[in-house]
Amino acid sequence: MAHELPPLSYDYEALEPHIDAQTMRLHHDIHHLGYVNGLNNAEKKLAEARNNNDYGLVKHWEREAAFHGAGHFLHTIFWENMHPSGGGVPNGAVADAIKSAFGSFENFSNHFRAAGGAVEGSGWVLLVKNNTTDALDILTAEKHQNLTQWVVTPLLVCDVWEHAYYLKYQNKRGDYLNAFMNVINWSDVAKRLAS
Ligand code: MN3
Repeated sequence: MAHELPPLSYDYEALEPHIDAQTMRLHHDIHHLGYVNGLNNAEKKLAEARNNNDYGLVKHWEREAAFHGAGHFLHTIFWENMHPSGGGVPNGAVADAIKSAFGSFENFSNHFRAAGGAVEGSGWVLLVKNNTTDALDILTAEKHQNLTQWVVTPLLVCDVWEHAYYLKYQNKRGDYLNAFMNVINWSDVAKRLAS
């Protein structure tokens, strides 16, 4: 079954002033849709390869599936990770897991924003749960699909591609990362940690 662009659960302008409406509109309606279409096309081409038993372009389509698939699934998490009434500090199990992994929420916040600011080119910073150790960790990705540990579940992801912040923040990615902290939907993070 084809993948579809998931609707936002809030209005484009709902995250202002932290994330502006025009960025949300372009980011969701154009960029994310491009990844959905790219993933569907790659899966179609790989199905054709199986049907024809012709794998001459398998490397190309697997790369396309990784790029567009990671792009689609990360953006889907990203929209749900944000909420107009988000921000602040987590409580309960998320707070406990962050304290256990990083020592304090402040340590987590500093590490998360520094790692996001240090991504070379386009990518993501991710708070993840390692499914082997159950511990939380902070990882980064270049593009959508490069750099990871394969046994992790993303709990909180922040897009640091320029399209995510350049209209409002220009070159100041650090200001964007600071603003992102004000819209984090910690309830969604808690739901992902518990699942
Ligand atoms: Mn993006």
